Amino acid sequence: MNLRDSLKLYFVMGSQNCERSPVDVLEEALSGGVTMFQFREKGNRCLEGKPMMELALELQHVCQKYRVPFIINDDVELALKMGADGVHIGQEDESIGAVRKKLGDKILGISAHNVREAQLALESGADYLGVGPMFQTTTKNDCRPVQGPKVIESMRKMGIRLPVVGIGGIHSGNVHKVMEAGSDGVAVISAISKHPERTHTLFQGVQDSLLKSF
Ligand code: 3NM
Repeated sequence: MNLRDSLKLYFVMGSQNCERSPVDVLEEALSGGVTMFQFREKGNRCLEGKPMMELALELQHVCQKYRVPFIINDDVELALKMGADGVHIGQEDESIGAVRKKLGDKILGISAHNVREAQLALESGADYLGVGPMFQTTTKNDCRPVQGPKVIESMRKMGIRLPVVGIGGIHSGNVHKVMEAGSDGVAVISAISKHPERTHTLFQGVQDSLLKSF
């Protein structure tokens, strides 16, 4: 599968986002249609050290079973040590160029909140952009103001063709707005971590929007 296809339904999650076993949640999400996974162990109640590492390995194993890329949030050293498929970093993290060098041809995703950040990420060697917040979210404490799907539309108008996923407050009722703005897919935490049994509805929403755009 190419990267654009892998980004259709991107599940981002850490143990702090789950109401039951993260391994069970991921397994159910993958069988419901998730196409890429990011391990994001961050914020209140998150694991550290050995328990974090053990969980990361278990989740990587589940992704391998479903042949879905396993991405690590922020921690480049951990990603290299584990043989993860890639890393996702924010604007505040280590310089993008330096991370690109360390990763070689592994997947590098960057968070971008406006056209300027998208352009810089593109020039520094990003493989895809996570753009948000699309809508109001309570999952991330230090979230920027809502940008809305319009920011993806602006990026496309400015000629940015890099694969893009919208993130922030996305659920099956608003997924079409993100896709219609020119996104290749959506990245979600709570819509799946709290309701893994509803993953298929979200996946169907993405598919329907892609079919309509042809
Ligand atoms: N990044 P939910 S919003 C991790 O805007 C993250 O860059 C964001 O969680 C950004 O799907 C966000 O539960 C949280 O709203 C997404």
